[in-house]
Amino acid sequence: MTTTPKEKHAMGKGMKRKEDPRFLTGQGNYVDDLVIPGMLSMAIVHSPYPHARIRSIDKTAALAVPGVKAVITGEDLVAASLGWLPTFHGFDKQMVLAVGKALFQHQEVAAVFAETREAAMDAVELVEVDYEPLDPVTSPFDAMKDETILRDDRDDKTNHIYHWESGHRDETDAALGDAEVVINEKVYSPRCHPAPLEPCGCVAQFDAMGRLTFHVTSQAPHVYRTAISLVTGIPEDKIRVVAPDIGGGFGNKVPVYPGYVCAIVGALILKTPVKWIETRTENLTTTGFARDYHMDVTIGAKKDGTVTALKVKTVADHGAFDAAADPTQYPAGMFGIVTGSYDFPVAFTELDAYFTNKAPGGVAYRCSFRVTEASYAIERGMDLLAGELKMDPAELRKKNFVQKDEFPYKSALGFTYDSGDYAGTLDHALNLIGYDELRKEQAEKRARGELMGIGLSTFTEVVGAGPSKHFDILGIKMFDSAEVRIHPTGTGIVRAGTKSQGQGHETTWAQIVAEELGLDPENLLVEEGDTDTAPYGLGTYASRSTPVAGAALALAARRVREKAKKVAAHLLEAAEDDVEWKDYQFSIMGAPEKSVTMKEVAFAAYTNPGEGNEPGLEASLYYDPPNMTFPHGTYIAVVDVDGETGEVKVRRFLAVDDCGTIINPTIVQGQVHGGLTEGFAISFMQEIPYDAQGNNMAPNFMEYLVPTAVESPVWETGHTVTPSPHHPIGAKGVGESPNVGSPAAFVNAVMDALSPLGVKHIDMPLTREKIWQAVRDAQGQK
Ligand code: MCN
Ligand code: CUN
Repeated sequence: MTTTPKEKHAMGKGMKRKEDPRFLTGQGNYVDDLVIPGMLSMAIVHSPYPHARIRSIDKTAALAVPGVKAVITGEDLVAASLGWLPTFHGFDKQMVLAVGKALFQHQEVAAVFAETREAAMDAVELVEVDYEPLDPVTSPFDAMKDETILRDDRDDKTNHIYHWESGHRDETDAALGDAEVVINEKVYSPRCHPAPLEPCGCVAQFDAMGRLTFHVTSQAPHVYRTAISLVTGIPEDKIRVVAPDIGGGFGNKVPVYPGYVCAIVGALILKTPVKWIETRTENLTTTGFARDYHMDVTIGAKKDGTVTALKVKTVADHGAFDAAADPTQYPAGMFGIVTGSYDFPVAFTELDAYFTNKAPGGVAYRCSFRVTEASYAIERGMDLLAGELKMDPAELRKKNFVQKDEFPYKSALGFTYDSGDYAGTLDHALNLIGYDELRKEQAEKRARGELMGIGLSTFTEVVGAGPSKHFDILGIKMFDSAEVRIHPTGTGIVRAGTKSQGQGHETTWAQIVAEELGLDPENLLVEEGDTDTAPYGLGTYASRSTPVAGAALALAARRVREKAKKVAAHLLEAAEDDVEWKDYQFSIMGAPEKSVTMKEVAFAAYTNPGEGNEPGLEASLYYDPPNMTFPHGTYIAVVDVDGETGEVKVRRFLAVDDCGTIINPTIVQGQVHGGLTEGFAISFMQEIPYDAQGNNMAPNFMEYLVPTAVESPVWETGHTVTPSPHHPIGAKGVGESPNVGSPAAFVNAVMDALSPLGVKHIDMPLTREKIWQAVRDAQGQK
């Protein structure tokens, strides 16, 4: 028997996504597709005020609407001890429904349950809430004065949530004092929102035995199960969380939201299944936003460009509750990666977070736990330094890169970078895009007064949370898990503790296992998202799936191979020690003609395992990574700016990513295309601004813009491969790199274009209006 070529080399093949026929033909299975007879619909009453005392709530008119079954308020939940939700890193808790005071515009105030969605929506209008409006605090710089204390429930009587710092303050200040050149700039990473295609939603159902089945748009179903058990007191065995197909998450579907608790409470008290699906406005105004970091960046350097010190001071706006879904010990996520790809001898970073009357959240939107902010800060900083020194930004970067032979590299802020080849990747990108030619063209255009810009970003990512000694959520260590079960005919089922929201795990997880076992990836069914069947895992976010679950999958498959080897020895009538796994089959050492395939071994495992061998062929494994993985890349944007109108045309954009061993190049390219489109959106059009009265100014897609194929540039991609030395297959994450790396490239390009006018920095989003204004200001016009 021979294996077909298809079964070999599953790794590195651009096989088509196994899940796509389902999605492309409209046969996906989303939460809203679930319809249970008799199911009720829930709708939420939101506060129109950003800050207001709630004097009373009158349910009478709402309850009179035909079909309405119940209205619950914050007081009702408090009476049932369900008034508050724990937040993931444990610094704070969040009101499920507002009690006493509403703290942000659109905050959840009451939940209505009705026979139809329409009736529920009608009743929402009739819940009479008597508000006493209070002055809102909409900026963290106002909040820090503590003139108005927003949170009555806290004992500390301050709007300051926490201070976090890393590195050496005194040494950094001293080095900056001694530096020959110092640049300083305030850069703001604006509040934006992941805005997945499918908003959040759930269906809660209790069976006759009191067991809860909870279908929900969750990136981390097991964490939800544990959190629901902790909040409600329902024993964990009586809870099944199912995350079916998800229409995009981007971090928005990591936190547990008030609506989920309300739906569960409704299903429990009304003894009827309850569905709740957010509207677009609810999604944009109440669920996990991203960024809102005000960063003050200082870099010290020698005249020749060698960097000597980095200092970054951040003021973070967390909104009304500190609901940022960070690992417990990392209140500012992985912001410590802010030294980037550069060998800073000393560095110091500190951050203070504040409550304001804005929606809660803070970690979402392809961020790798605040790496987007960090990467933007350092990559903007390096360009400002290049401008100050009148050096080419590529040269400046090269001069300061951590060198290929310096890995593992301990950064000044404490991370141990596992591997990288920064100069190699930069050179590759410069060649691919024709950098020297572009600079020549730019010089010619400048001579004619045209505004052309070239922007670089040579970022370093940190993904794969994480090693149990440092990483946990609600105390649960951030391992991940895999289960591999091979059927008698050599097909199988593969399960993991992660949950794809569009990343293609049904394909790539099969490829990893297929590669280890010499089986056909088309015949390895991948299952995720059902806590009754999947092994416990911490879910999919921060590009952790490949670094953590991907490793668990490879090692679980190797465990299967070890078991299979015993059966192979029996079939080959050889001692186990004389059998080796080579060229995707078992053979006798020195006699490769005597061999058996995994398919043959699988059949034997169930029919003829051999004396003393355990029948069946499966294994499960929990993987605690020894370190994070450190993907990196060089991104280059080329733009033309029209000074008359402020219009930017992104003429070219090249992304060269290094995510170690590539499992599926087509999927990686798709991930990069999607992430770049989001990075483009953040750079040029997306922001959730609040006015001085605390009104959310982008509560729908008329104001909050999502780029279509028409606006999006054509993406060029390339890659280099520097495998992670500690990952079983050398793979690093990639899903978040394009969003982490691209905003700085876009902004650097536009600032490069505007540099002849003396414009140094404009905060994102770089709208036409802002650019037009900056050009006019620079030209001294009114
Ligand atoms: N991959 C690969 N080879 C590598 C690295 C990754 O083939 N060396 C593949 C993986 O096997 C996986 C995909 O690329 O199929 C992304 O892998 P990874 O970087 O490990 O990221 P995760 O699977 O953990 O996905 C999370 C990441 C995050 S945090 C956000 S936010 C984001 C992103 O993925 N959200 C997405 N990409 C998204 N893509 C879609 N379609 N929808 C989302 O919500
Ligand atoms: Cu920060 S967005 Mo992704 O980690 O799910």
